[in-house]
Amino acid sequence: TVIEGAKQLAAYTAVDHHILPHHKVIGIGSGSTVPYVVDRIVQQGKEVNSGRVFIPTGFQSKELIVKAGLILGDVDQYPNIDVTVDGADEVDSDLNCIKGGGACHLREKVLAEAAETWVVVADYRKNSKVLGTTYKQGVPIEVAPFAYAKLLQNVHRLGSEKAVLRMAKAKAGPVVTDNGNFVIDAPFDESKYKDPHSLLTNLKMLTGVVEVGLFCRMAKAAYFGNQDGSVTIKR
Ligand code: DER
Repeated sequence: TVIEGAKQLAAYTAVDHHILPHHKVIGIGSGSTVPYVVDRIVQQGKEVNSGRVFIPTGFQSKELIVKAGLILGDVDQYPNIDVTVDGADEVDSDLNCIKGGGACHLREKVLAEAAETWVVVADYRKNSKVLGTTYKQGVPIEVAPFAYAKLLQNVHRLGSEKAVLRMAKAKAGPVVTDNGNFVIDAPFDESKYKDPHSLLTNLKMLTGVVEVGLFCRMAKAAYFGNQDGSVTIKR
């Protein structure tokens, strides 16, 4: 499909630009775009990849690395990462991202921060001027299960009346993250999204919040595959 082609194009271009022979420790994100990142890295050949270690951002990411026959490492052994490549749910004109559509954003943010270079890959639907333009589900917030009800009230008070606990589709009850936590999805109006760093700070301060799916001032570049086969690069 056009969207899958756009994801592949973004992923291939980003890998070609940012995963170079001297890069040895590589973070792999989560979602449906990063499989193309792994494909392109495998295409670089066994020789260069035999000297590398790949750090996952969750269960899906770990499976990707193992199934591709790449060497798996963890962030305890490799706390300093050369490059991490990840997807996003939306990216604004200042490279701020909403992430967490896949409920993996705690480990994703750890590996984004641990990386010398953090690069985002996405299809054209994620390329916005202001956050909240296309991704309407709200800011994903990983929360301690014990605190979720109180947090829902506090997030409502912060301006997200429609905030909800993310319920699972193939399981009765809420989504449970790789870290054993719940996720609250908190939509805000445009005025809040226009200053994502303040929104991040206010949300992060709430007791019981584990991590907020706003990645501000972290991305070095974002690659978007377009419907016409071109690539848009935001830096
Ligand atoms: O959860 C995340 O932040 C993932 O990176 C994810 O939302 C990206 O989604 P996609 O690559 O499947 O569009």
